[in-house]
Amino acid sequence: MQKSVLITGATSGIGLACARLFAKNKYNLIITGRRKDSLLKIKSELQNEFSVEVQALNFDIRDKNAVNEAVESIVDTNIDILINNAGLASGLDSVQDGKLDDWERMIDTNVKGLLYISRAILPLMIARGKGHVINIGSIAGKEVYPNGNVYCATKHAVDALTKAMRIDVVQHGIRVSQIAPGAVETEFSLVRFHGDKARADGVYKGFEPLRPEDVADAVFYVANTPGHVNINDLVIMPTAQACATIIHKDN
Ligand code: NDP
Ligand code: 8X3
Repeated sequence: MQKSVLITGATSGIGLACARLFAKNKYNLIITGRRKDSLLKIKSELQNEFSVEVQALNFDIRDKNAVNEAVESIVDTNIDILINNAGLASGLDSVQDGKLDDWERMIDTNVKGLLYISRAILPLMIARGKGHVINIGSIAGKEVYPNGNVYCATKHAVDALTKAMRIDVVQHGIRVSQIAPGAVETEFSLVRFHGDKARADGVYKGFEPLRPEDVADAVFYVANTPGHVNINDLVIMPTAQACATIIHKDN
């Protein structure tokens, strides 16, 4: 029987790369995101290219009612894997100069959104006595860097929630893992800098960042270990990045 994976935030970056890789490997997909046109285009491309079933759920993960309605509309609730990927950084300011809207956007998406969807999907996994939750954390959940304050706090929360979920569901045979990447070239920096493309491009200049496909490979590996094996935590970095704050650049 074909396995099924629900990927939040599959309209770009790491989530989209995961969608492509799992579809290529014949998983049926449930993909989510706010951009309806992108979501529907990706659904149709993956269905045509890989002959798998793809359900697209268009909602904002910050809206708990929308999350619950979307989950209630899932056609096949036999979900084997939940990839909690939807997330973002918004702004890069000190706490004393921080924008409250940025903070709320990050906390509501990265922490509360991840909890809303996990709360809705975990009972389905518990009823089947199996499942795997893979949370996309970050090196920002392991270290704190200048002006990263609230983003780092949300990713430290993802780190803590990964450990907490593992404790809460261990008796149900459900695996819970975290993948914590360093710099990955996606729309992440464009979103963080509110659409300032020059500033976003500068983040990835002078070194080779991870590609979203590199992270998808790690997610796929973690998802496909034997059933008795759980990778708790996998930190994946560009070779040129030693830690959150040190990237060896050419210029
Ligand atoms: P992208 O900006 O390319 O992708 C983010 C995805 O999240 C999009 O599909 C977006 O979809 C979705 N998303 C954002 N906000 C919401 C929302 N409110 N409701 C529903 N979906 C939402 O960035 P990445 O691929 O880089 O980011 C994916 C994850 O990886 C994030 O959790 C990020 O924190 C993490 N990460 C990224 C790193 C990097 O360097 N890029 C490093 C470490 C971790 P849409 O806009 O259509 O809603
Ligand atoms: C994204 C990587 O270092 O910009 O999580 O926080 S970093």
